[in-house]
Amino acid sequence: MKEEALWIKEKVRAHNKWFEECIPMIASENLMSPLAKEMLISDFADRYAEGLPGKRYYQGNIYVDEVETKAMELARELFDCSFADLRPISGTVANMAVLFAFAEPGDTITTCALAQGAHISTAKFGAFGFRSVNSVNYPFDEKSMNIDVDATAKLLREVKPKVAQFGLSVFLFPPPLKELQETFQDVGCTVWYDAAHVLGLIAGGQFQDPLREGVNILSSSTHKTFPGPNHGILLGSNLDDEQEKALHKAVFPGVTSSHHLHAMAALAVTLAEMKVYAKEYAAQTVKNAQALGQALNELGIDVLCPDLGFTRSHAIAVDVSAHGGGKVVSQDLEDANIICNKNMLPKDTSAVKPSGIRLGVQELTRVGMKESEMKEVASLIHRVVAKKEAPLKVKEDVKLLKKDFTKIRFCFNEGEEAYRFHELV
Ligand code: DSN
Repeated sequence: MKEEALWIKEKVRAHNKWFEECIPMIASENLMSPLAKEMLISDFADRYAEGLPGKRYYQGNIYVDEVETKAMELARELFDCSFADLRPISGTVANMAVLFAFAEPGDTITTCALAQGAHISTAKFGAFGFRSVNSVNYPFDEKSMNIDVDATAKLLREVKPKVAQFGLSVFLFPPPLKELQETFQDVGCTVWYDAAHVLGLIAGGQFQDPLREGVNILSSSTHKTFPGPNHGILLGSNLDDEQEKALHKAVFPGVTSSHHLHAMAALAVTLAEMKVYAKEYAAQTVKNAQALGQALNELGIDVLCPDLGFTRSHAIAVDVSAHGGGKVVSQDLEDANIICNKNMLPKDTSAVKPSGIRLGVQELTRVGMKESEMKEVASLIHRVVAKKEAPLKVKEDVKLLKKDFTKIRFCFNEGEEAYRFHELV
């Protein structure tokens, strides 16, 4: 029924309007540029392409091939690496491709634990478990929110993993890859880095440079600090021909048939934009995250790792156990139009009632907020979380602050409305 379709359209429009008036702080989200968004409603969205450019199973891919070839070039150039595959349709699908290419059931992979901030695909009930690999967790230092380098070197020598995997969803500090490089070589393991949260920072020369710190294969989504479409990517260096072939084969026909051509084109546009803007965007993002940590800390909120400057990424982790816990606090914040998620902290055993929240500033940076706005955001959060002011009252001040930050930055169409509803019908 047309009414039902129009009802859906109205709900989506209402969502756009709501987010325009929100302070979105989910660390795994961002806003695409208008030019990238345009790609999503192109005819690419309706087509199929199996295989690699020039070797497709279907006809009709003349322009798709040109765009994907260019996208691969742009990716290799931006990340200064020799291998790129832009067909995984998400970060988790990219991770599945790495598992298919580099691990057999029963092989050992070392990784972090969920409570230490790892992604669900590394869990026993996630992609790692479904590939039946034997996952062994790194020793983790809760104080520095990072793996313990000496104990990890010892563990790697003991368990001799086929693959050593790094990367987190609460990714505050770079893992000590350089310090472990010699151990990786002695053990002979493949080094895999899930860069989903920090891909845009890496593109901009912040956080760390994994592909020059011993990493062989980097998997990622492309819509967190890297402000592209919901999609995935694989990048590699120091891979031999067999490994490259294995990865391409794992993507197709391993874990995809056709990929999402419109998203691939949007990713290509974002890669071109990030060649120009990544440096400035990444630097401001990290400055904003540190400023937010500092401001909340000064207001008496328990932000993790104060002695380390709170973070070197886009995100901070906050212990809100004194204020009702992550579940209650994240709901109260949503009622005030501040959108974040509850999150496990290393001390937690329950993922549904964790003591923390995670706050990311990459979207606020994308719409032009700087350090002074971080102080205002901290004050709004403090009023809800610690002063327990009525969220609906704080919401009015959230809307007031956001009113001046609805335009997109760090892209070719700077100044266009960021939350625009693209109306076709
Ligand atoms: N679960 C997502 C996150 O929020 O970090 C990543 O896939």
